[in-house]
Amino acid sequence: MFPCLKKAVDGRCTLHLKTSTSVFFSKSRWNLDQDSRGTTPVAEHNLGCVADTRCTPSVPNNPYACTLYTTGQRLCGWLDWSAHDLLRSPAYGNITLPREYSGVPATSHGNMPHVELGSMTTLPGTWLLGFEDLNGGGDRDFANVVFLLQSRPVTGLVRSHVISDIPPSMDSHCAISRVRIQKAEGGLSTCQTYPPATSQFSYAIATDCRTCTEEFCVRNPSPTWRPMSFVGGRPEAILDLSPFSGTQLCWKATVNTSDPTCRPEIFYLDVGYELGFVP
Ligand SMILES: [Ca+2]
Repeated sequence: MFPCLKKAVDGRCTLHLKTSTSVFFSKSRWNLDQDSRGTTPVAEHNLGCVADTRCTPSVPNNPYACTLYTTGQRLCGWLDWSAHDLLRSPAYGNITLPREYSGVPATSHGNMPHVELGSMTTLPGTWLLGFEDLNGGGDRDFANVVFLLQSRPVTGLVRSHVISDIPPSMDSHCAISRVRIQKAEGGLSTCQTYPPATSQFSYAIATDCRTCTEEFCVRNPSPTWRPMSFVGGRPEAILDLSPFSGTQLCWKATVNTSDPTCRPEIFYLDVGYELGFVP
């Protein structure tokens, strides 16, 4: 079936485009070719089943189809064994596809969809995007080119610059004796954390964030971090530093989430400190 340039009101094509090159879109409304079969859905697959050319979608009880663990329905596989092998390799994240449903819904406008989007309940933040490359749907395996898409969780940490403003010449005479942090975080109610039941962020402060001589200071790449403990989920914590010394105060926040759909956010961090004389 050739792509259609002009359609009658009843959906029939009145002007076909004969060309050696066809362009397909993930948005099926933009495709020029029509669905030559008009089945509902256009295609359906068992994600965890290995595709076999002998599997006939219209005969669910054929021996090459597999049972969905969710509904017990028997469907042919989508990806062939080499794709399953690739996904199971460390380079692709050791992914084992579950025996779950994936399908291409029929469109209301009669244009042929060319993309199947597979998502797995066992793998949140991971999708498979498969393309069908022939006008009219071809063999409808939707596996001529397949992309693995992954949304990575927000990880890592943020470290501040030195926020205390104490001249290097005073370094030997005084030190920070207490630090108070007040924080507000947001958009976190649905975030999963790792380890479970920990906060989205953990905070720590250090008072040796720069190493100073009387003339100048240089950034200390590995200061002595002291964790701040927010007792009972309170937004405020105070740390007594009297056994320690140091004037170069900075803070860091470490993100603890492993949820790829989560976007943890620190709204503000208010840091105060007390300075004491070193005896
Ligand atoms: Ca195909």
